[in-house]
Amino acid sequence: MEIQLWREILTPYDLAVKELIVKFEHLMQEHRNQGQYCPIEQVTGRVKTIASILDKAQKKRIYISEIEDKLVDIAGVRIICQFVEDIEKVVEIIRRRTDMEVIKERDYINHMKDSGYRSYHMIVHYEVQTLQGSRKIKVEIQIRTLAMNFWSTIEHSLQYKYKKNIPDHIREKLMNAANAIIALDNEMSFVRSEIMDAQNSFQIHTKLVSDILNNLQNLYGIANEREVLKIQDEFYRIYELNDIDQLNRFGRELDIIAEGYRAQSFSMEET
Ligand code: 0O2
Repeated sequence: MEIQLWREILTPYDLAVKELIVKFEHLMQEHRNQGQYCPIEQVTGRVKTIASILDKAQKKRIYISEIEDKLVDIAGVRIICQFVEDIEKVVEIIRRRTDMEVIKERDYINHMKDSGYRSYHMIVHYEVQTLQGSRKIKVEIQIRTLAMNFWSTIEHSLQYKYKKNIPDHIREKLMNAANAIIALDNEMSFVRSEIMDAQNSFQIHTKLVSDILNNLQNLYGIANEREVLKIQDEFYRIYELNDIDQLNRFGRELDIIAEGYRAQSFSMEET
C-alpha cells in the first residue's frame, strides 16, 4: 500500500487519540476544580507506526485489507493511576460514558501475563467526525499504575533490544521485578487513604486561596481601595498562620463582603 494511503487511513485514528487525551485531561481538571481526588494521574496516547502495524499483522497472519477490523490497538490511549484501586474507578468512569462503547475488556491485573505484564485493557468504539463523515474507531485503552507502567516500559525496551527473545536470566529478573511491583502496589494501597487525604487537603487549600485572590481582585474594581488593602493585609496575616479553618472563615466573610459590594454596584447602575 502507498505511504500516502496509510496516512489517510491513520488520520481518524490520530484524531481519536487526540480527542480522548483532551477528554481525560479535562476530567482530571474537573476533579481538581472541585477539590476532588482524581483516579487518573496521567494520560498519554499514540497511533501505532506503520512498521509496527505491518509487523503485528504479519505475526497474527492478518491480511492488509483486514487490518482496521482485526487490529484493535492502532489507536492507543494509556491512563496511569497512582494506586491499584484507582484502576477500577477509571474502568467504571469509562463504562458509564456515552461517547465510548466498550466492546472488550481484558484484566491483566488479576490475571498477570506469563511475561509478568499487568494492566487493564479496554477496547472501545469511539466516533470521530472527518471530511468523509463520521467514523467509528477502535481504541485500546490501557489502564495501569505508575509502578506497573515502569515495569512495562523497561520490559518493552528489552523486548525491542533482544528482538522479543529476552534471555532466560533477564526474564527471571523481570519476573522478580514484576512480583516486587505487586508487593509495592499492595504496600502503597495501605497508605492510599493517607496520601489521598494529604492530596485532597492540598487541593482544597489551593482552590480556597485562588477563590480568595479572585474575590480580592474583583473588589479592586468596585470597593474603596483603602478598605481592599486592609482586607488584603488581613488575608496575608491569616495565610501565614497556615490554619485552614481560619482561612475558610476568612473566605466565607470575604464572599459576603464581595456580594454586598456587587449588590451595591448593581443598584447604582440601575439608578
Ligand atoms: P506495542 O508496541 O505496545 O504496540 P491478542 O488480542 O491477544 O490477540 P494483542 O493485540 O497482542 O493480542 O493483545 P494483548 O496481549 O492484550 O497486547 C496488547 C498490547 O498490550 C501490546 O501491544 C502491548 O502494548 C501491551 N502488552 C501486552 N503484553 C505485554 C507484555 O508482555 N509486555 C509489555 N511490555 N507490554 C505488553 P503490542 O502491539 O504487542 O505492542
